[in-house]
Amino acid sequence: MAEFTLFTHPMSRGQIARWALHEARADYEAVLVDWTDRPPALAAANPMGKVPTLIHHTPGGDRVVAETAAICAYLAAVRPASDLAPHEDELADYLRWMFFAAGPVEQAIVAGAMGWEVASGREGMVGFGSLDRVLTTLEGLLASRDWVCGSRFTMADVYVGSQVDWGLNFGSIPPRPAFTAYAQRLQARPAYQAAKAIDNALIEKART
Ligand SMILES: N[C@@H](CCC(=O)N[C@@H](CS)C(=O)NCC(=O)O)C(=O)O
Repeated sequence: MAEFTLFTHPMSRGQIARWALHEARADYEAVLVDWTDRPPALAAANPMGKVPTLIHHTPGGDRVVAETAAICAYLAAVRPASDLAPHEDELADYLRWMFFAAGPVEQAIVAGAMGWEVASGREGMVGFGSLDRVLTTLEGLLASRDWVCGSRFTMADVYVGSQVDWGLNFGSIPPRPAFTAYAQRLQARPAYQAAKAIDNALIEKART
């Protein structure tokens, strides 16, 4: 049995978890979820029934990790040899921007895609404030450095980078130079290419 089981769907946030597994050089088995017939093991592991959901099979028993950002951070933590977890001087940036991407960035993009308007004068109550504020903040970060934590790629780049990469692909993030240059750096990574090749092949197969 592989050390990890990943419940995923090729056209989902599961792509991020697969990329994280490849960056961590982890031994995993992917279970492809059919939305109309979800495996009972997925419901048992994660009552949300969502993907990605990761099971880590350890000698002490199975551990379930859900929430894509948590899966990324977990894999970096349990694979210290991959050097994807933050060094102490990187921890503040690592946590800050991972949480920023999982909260405000994700909410702002989803709100934009759904056409949800924040009532005038109520931005202060909304965690993301506005899509423009979120994007300008993210742009400022990525214009000032190559990677989330500075000069070195960490697992934060898998998660933050996926928000940028997906956003550019789907048109929910504008192609500002700091975003497109960052996406190019991410796309050059062998683990990104290996993981995407698998999901893209599965997407293609489902079309034919
Ligand atoms: N907050 C979760 C969201 C996961 C999520 O919404 N996954 C979608 C696919 S991208 C899903 O499983 N949708 C099927 C459903 O909700 O039934 C995360 O970041 O992992």
